[in-house]
Amino acid sequence: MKRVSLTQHLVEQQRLHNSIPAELRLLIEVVARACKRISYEVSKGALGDILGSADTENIQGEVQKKLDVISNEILLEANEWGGHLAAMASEEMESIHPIPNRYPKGEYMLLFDPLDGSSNIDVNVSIGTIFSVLKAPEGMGEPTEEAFLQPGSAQVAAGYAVYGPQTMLVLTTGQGVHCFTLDREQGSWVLTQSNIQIPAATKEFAINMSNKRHWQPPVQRYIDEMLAGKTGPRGKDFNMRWIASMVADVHRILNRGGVFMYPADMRDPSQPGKLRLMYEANPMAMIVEQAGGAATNGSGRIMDIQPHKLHQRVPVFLGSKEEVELVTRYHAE
Ligand code: P6P
Repeated sequence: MKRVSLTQHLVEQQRLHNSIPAELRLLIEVVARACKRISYEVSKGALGDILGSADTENIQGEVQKKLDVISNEILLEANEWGGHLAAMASEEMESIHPIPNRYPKGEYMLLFDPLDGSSNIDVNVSIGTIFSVLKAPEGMGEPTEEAFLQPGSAQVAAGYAVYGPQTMLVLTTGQGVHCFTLDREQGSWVLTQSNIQIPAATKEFAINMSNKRHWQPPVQRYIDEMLAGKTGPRGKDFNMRWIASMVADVHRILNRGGVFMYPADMRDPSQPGKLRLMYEANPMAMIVEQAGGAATNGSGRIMDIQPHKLHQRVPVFLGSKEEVELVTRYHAE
């Protein structure tokens, strides 16, 4: 395969589809460089002072790992001065992060989960960075939280980096899903997959089964019928995977199909699901839909949800189109 860099790919996409203005290309390249730095930090493991907890909590009330804080700082510092952004928002920060007055402002807004799956950091299991790009509303003065509250369909780009056996960057700007592998010797992102397509049917599902007793009845029935295997109503045997790192589970599904589910949990009706809409569900939904899959909250398309809070959570069912549509039908019965 001819070696194509991230920059060359983005310039080509701009030439072919006029979908990536120079400012957006430069923003994506800055985020990609930040993910490269995060990858280097993550790979130090015990050799760097980066494992364990930071003895602080984030807005979600979750204990922050040192790498959560380091990754957040890397993304903030890399993106503050470039002139592409009006503001940023992060899972690790309670409120939005306006660009300091000493720097030029841009027309985009960047949201990210700087290190998703951080419970896996200390046990050397794949983790990742998820990011979403919105346009700042026309005529916006000082950035506000409300300016971020746009449905996922308004995203102009979305992507993730997965820090696993290879470090990979998966990106969409609305013209398909493309995957880059980090060449550590040259420090460059190299295009290794173009126009990834998720198989429409699957025999593999991803869910945290330990929560089964807390799910709503339609999900319990859907899983029970799936587990009945070949002799059950589904007529086929299913396999299960759960990495507890959304980026890793989604990357597997992108490459070989599957359905990923984090359902609403009846323990806390005020918190439907665990995953966050703005910087986990929405970017992953854009990627999955661009790869021919589907992404719903059990009743409707995730990217149609009108957000009402920056850190709001949402149930997530995404992956192979046929399976996601089926589980959504169970909810409708
Ligand atoms: P559980 C990681 O904390 C995360 O946000 C996602 O990456 C992952 O899919 C999910 O939570 C795992 O949740 O309840 O199985 O630990």
